[in-house]
Amino acid sequence: MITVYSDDHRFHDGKVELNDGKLVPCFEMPRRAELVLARVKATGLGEIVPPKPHGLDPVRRVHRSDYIDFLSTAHDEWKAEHGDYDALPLNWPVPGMRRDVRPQHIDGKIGLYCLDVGTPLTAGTFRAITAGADVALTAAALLGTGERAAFALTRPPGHHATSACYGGYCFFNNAAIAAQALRDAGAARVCVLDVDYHHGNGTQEIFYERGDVLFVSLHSDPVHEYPYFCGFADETGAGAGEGANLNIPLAWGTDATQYVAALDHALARIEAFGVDALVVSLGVDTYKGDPISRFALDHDDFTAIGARIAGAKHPTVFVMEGGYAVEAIGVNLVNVLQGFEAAD
Ligand code: 6XA
Ligand code: ZN
Repeated sequence: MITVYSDDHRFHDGKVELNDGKLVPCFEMPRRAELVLARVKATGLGEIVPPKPHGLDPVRRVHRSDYIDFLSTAHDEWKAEHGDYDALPLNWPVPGMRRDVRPQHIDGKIGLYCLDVGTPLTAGTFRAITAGADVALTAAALLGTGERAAFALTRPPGHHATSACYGGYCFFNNAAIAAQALRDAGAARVCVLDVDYHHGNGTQEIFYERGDVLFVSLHSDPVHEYPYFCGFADETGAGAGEGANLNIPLAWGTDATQYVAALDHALARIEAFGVDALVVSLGVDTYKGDPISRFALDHDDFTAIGARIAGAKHPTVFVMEGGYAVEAIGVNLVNVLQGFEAAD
């Protein structure tokens, strides 16, 4: 399997996030991608290629232009107002306040475009996320050249980013950008299968009213887990997208047997829907040793997950999402890809 990778992810290197009421070093760090890359090399998974520049037009297919424009200047505005350190939001336009007034101050803009206080926006963020989108787009384009599968080795992750809001460590929704690019390249129906520990609220929002992109997510039940306000089983899509959204919330402590049963349920839905291509939002924060998560999967379980996904027999783009047990991330993530290849 070809891996697409750019060093530019390193330009996004946040210092601290607010976690459990404390400022702590960011869990989402450049070393994550570096260790996955090292494992790709050590296992001989396949060729590693740089991304091709695609510009922002494919990003505009899933994100609002005013949001992209905001991201492109946000840190410069923050720096001019506050100083040269990472930007975090201050407050939000909750129900009862107004969203129809364009804030002029950077703090107001961040409140409008950001959903949490765990996602520092840094001086290099825009460069990193632009490269990240190129990585996802280049991996998606490989399917059009006859590749059965490709791996977009990218960070920061993307699946919490909505059409006009960042958060959960995510800015550009790489999986959604890849799925839309596959549609635009001629795939009539595409599925995004999200196996990250957290619900992919951004991907869900982007495709919620569309019948051409199926979103299926296995994740920790939001009744007790981030993002808390989205990801429940009764969210089934709307309008033309009614029935094209499947959430499978799982309990804390979910083990391999329970997880694989849920995955089989997800794959049966994908089979019934009928798709021409699959995008996998591949988070490995379902690992038992993950510092911010509560599932119980072990190294070998990731191999089994990859094999199950291969059984769907669709051209597949894997897009890296979460996973914060950094020393284990390379093994866990590449196990999925090796399991896929071995079963193929
Ligand atoms: C709150 C938790 C952010 C979750 C990030 C993640 N700080 N999402 O891994 O998939
Ligand atoms: Zn996650």
